[in-house]
Amino acid sequence: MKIMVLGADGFCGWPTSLKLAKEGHDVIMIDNLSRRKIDKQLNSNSLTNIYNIYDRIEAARKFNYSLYFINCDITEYDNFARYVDQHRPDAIVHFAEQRAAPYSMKSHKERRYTVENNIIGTHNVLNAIIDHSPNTHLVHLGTMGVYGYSKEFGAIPEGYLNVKINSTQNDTDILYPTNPGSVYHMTKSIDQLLFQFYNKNWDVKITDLHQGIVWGTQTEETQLDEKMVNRFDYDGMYGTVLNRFISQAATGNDITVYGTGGQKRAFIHIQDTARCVQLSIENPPSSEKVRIFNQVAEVHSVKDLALMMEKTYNGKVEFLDNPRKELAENDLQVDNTGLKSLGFEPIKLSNRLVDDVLYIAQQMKENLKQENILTSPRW
Ligand code: NAD
Ligand code: USQ
Repeated sequence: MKIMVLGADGFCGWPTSLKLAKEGHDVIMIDNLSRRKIDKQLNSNSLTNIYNIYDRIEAARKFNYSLYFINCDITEYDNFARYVDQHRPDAIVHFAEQRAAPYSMKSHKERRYTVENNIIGTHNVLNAIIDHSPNTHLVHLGTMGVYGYSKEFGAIPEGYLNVKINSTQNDTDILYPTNPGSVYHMTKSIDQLLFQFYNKNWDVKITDLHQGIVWGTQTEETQLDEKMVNRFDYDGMYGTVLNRFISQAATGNDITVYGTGGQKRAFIHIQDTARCVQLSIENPPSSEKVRIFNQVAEVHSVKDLALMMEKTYNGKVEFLDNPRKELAENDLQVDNTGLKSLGFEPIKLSNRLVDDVLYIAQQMKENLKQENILTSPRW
């Protein structure tokens, strides 16, 4: 298939592009390299030494991967739509959003940038599809955070909640009520409404993957050559919790639990991100309704992860005032039967996998800038 990957230079986009190319697909990679610019703006960095996109692709082509890169900002409609018209891909995978909750809560500048970048970008993708390539299947990376993180309505279903209307006593499926915890998560809630409308009105074929927190760094494909190494965020803005804990243990820094650590979250390994996107593309939905899958492998509390790191890897847990406005403790249960029915066999957290990440973090520990560990804004 011909697949366009938006945000293809990012943490999820790069390994997914490689995986799709390895499976024999032709991959057109689009990115405006904004994530690398934000690193400079924050004086932060990937813990791993990532190569520029051209060196990455040159290395990957040695393995006969069909990859082609276009530097394009998807918020610039005419330019972006021209590429969609030119290539008319079978599928577009949309990773190209500002994805850090703390960054999106820093100041009016980052709040507005996140809304403008994410909402205009997603809306442009939908318009380019209906104008130029109406049969293209859109696969979007959403987040578990659109649901909030509670068991108020029982186990979290895959996008739609079955309810009984009091006044009529009829059963119906409604879009699960959104409960975002940051401006970033709010943009994903708005994305959902855009998908519902474009699907209803123009029959756009859409899969929205509500993904949990991704951990790990390398995949089978990124480790083929050092120039293909994936990025690894550890700082207080972009580092996600488990990768932060691993890098903190690897460098002798305290493991930073926010609040009590009673926050439960859903997790998935980076190799599975790529695999689930592949499964979604190769098994497209009908255009009858937006297909929503929960892209998660397992649920853990932040405290359990921290204590595991302390016990197994000689870390030291520090409980800090939580900079975020979120439930101090929550229970969480998530349905992931959709992707499983397509053949997804989740990779679970294991010491072997943690060892792999820890090894990389130890190799790269000179790159860790300690002053970037506690940079989250308060909200
Ligand atoms: P990332 O920041 O590493 O990658 C995003 C990429 O998109 C970057 O390379 C960036 O330069 C590019 N980009 C952003 N705006 C763009 C624009 N306007 N035009 C072109 N390119 C643009 O983030 P990631 O961790 O790879 O996340 C990818 C997607 O997956 C995001 O939508 C995110 O919300 C979702 N997701 C990520 C996680 C996670 O734990 N990392 C979990 C759930 C969902
Ligand atoms: N946390 C700590 N210590 C830290 C960092 C985080 O205790 O040093 C806690 C946070 O308070 C929070 C939990 O860990 O309760 C998760 O934080 P996170 O930064 O790992 O995840 P989050 O901000 O939710 O965002 C990440 C990705 C985002 C994705 C989301 C999936 O950055 O793109 O959408 O995970 S989910 O969380 O399932 O909504």
